[in-house]
Amino acid sequence: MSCSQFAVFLLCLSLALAYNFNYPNGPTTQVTCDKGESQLYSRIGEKYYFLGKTKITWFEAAHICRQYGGDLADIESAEEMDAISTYLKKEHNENDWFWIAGNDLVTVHKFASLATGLPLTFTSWSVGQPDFPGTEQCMHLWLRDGAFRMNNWVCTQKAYYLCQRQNYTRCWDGC
Ligand SMILES: [Ca+2]
Repeated sequence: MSCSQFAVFLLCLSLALAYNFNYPNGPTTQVTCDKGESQLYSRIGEKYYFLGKTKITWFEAAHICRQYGGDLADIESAEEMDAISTYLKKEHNENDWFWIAGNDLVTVHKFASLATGLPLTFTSWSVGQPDFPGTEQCMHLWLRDGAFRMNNWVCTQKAYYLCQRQNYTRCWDGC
């Protein structure tokens, strides 16, 4: 290892250690996990997210979020829902759908978060949802009545996806 490589190593190590004490608060943060590529997360409201730009199944999306230091997004309040809706309406096509963490794969129509394993503490269903019990078991966001809201849909269908940054020990910010 050369001196410059060692200096980069020390810088990365110090940032990784500092990360444990300083939650990022800028508009973006770059997250890298062991053996993975870096992923840029953008702040929306009080959390950091990235949007998956390919259409994939809910199961594939769950794995890809984990690969990049996140989970499918867990929307926990009306404030978070509104901030995400405003962002999606501004930045993305209104016909795009985005997978999130909610699902009822364990107990039909008892929706829980893949990120926490716990029942959802907040939902913002669009009118008439959830429907088709036992068939539509994964949640996504779609634009209905002027805002992005929640719908249950068939998990093996393909959509874009919204990942939320998590604090895994094998992932770190800044390097
Ligand atoms: Ca539905």
